[in-house]
Amino acid sequence: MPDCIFCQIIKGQLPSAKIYEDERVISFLDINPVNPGHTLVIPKAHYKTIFELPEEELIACMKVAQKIAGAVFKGTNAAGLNFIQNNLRPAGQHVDHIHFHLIPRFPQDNFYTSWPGKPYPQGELEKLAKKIIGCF
Ligand code: DGP
Repeated sequence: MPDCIFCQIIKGQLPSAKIYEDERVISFLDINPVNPGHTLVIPKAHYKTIFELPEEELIACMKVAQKIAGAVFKGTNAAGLNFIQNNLRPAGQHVDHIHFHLIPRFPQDNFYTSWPGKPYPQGELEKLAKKIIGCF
């Protein structure tokens, strides 16, 4: 995809601090990290979101992400690590080439440790579970 910055990184047309590369997957440091060592894992093939990503690409990314998670955790002396993937603008996706974030975490790093959960009204949890099951 010519306009995609991550495709340009894959092709070597844009620089990156590369951590790992194989036939299917590439990993490099995020240019705007939550914390130093924040790393992205992406498939080389251009897919926008989790919804389109073929299973074999997902599996390849997950295998690499697990290895790199351990290295990032050790290499940054982190106290924790978030594995995050954003889909579409309302969920915080800014680059339209699917990517998995590995974010090393440190005490009081001002990212987050819990999100603002909203309990369901009576009966709604079961109703919504049924609706989602109907969409498989
Ligand atoms: P997201 O919001 O989930 O789409 O995350 C996009 C991330 O990509 C964001 O944390 C910053 C990073 N990013 C954007 N442009 C570049 C770039 O040119 N190089 C690198 N290394 N990272 C980038």
